[in-house]
Amino acid sequence: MNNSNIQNIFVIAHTDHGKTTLVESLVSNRTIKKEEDSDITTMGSLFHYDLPDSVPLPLGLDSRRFLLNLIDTPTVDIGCRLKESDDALVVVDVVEGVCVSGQAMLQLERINSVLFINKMDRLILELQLDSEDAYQTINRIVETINVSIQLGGNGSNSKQKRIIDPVVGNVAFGSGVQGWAFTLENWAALYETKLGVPKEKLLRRLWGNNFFDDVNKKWVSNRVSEDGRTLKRGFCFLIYEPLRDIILAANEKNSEKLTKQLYYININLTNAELEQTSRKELICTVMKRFLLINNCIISMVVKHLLLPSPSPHNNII
Ligand SMILES: Nc1nc2c(ncn2[C@@H]2O[C@H](COP(=O)(O)OP(=O)(O)O)[C@@H](O)[C@H]2O)c(=O)[nH]1
Ligand SMILES: [Mg+2]
Repeated sequence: MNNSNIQNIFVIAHTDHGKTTLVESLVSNRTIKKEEDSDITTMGSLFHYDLPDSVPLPLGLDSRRFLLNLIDTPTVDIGCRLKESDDALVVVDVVEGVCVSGQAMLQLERINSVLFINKMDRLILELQLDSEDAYQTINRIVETINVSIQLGGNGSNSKQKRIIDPVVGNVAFGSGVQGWAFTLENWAALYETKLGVPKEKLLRRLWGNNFFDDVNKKWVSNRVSEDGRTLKRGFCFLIYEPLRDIILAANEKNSEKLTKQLYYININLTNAELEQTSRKELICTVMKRFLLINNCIISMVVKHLLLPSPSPHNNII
């Protein structure tokens, strides 16, 4: 193995935002049967990732294999452990938002980072936000992190800073405790197969001010149409609402509703699984099968932190 492909990734977050749970979830889910085409294996908190053969080997690398060491970094240690050249997986509790210590740390340390917006289950089950409010809550986190990134990292020794952007794919959303996570690309790929719309075209519609006018059948940038109708954002009706419907159906143990939702995403549950005694377990079973956290988080880290200078919209899988 080429040693240059081994990398420490610091998992950083404000206390209680879910670092330890995330790393434990990634480690424990290695026992889940791998998909046929999965290229991720794990060993302790070390994660192997093999770049798919379809992706040209980037210049300067002589191995397709990456070894990631995810370091669950206690908040008190961050200041002394991180160097300018380090890479980090930043975890933010979507309900609490970015806490001051987290922002200060990003400014100070000038690190490159990807973001995991954690505890999405709380947004759906506890706060029960409508989809536009959920979008605004998440977007505030993305904007706050970007302000921090831009304030730091301009020193001559620092790497070229990359802002985080869900469309680029360096932001993932999910629930560490439930074992699921996604980037916009997961949904774009799903709709590409379902609707025949090219993934790249769809990706841009899944974030930001992209609203669908279903009367005139076109995408527009204003939330209110010329004739006064309130339109829905791409993120809301193509991601958040389907996600919420699946989680709520599992939480209600409504097998009729759930089976219908799962049919669309090609997931079958056995009767035994549907009748699982605990609602929590049922949500985890369904969501892990749909969007297993390992696939999303590990490939995001490799693509956006480990591969040399990924260009925006550089899709390696
Ligand atoms: N609802 C919910 N709770 C979570 C999630 N991830 C972690 N937690 C809970 O948040 C608390 C703090 O998590 P922990 O991993 O210890 O945070 P750390 O201090 O950043 O390591 C624990 O009670 C976890 O069970 C999540 O995705 N959803
Ligand atoms: Mg911890």
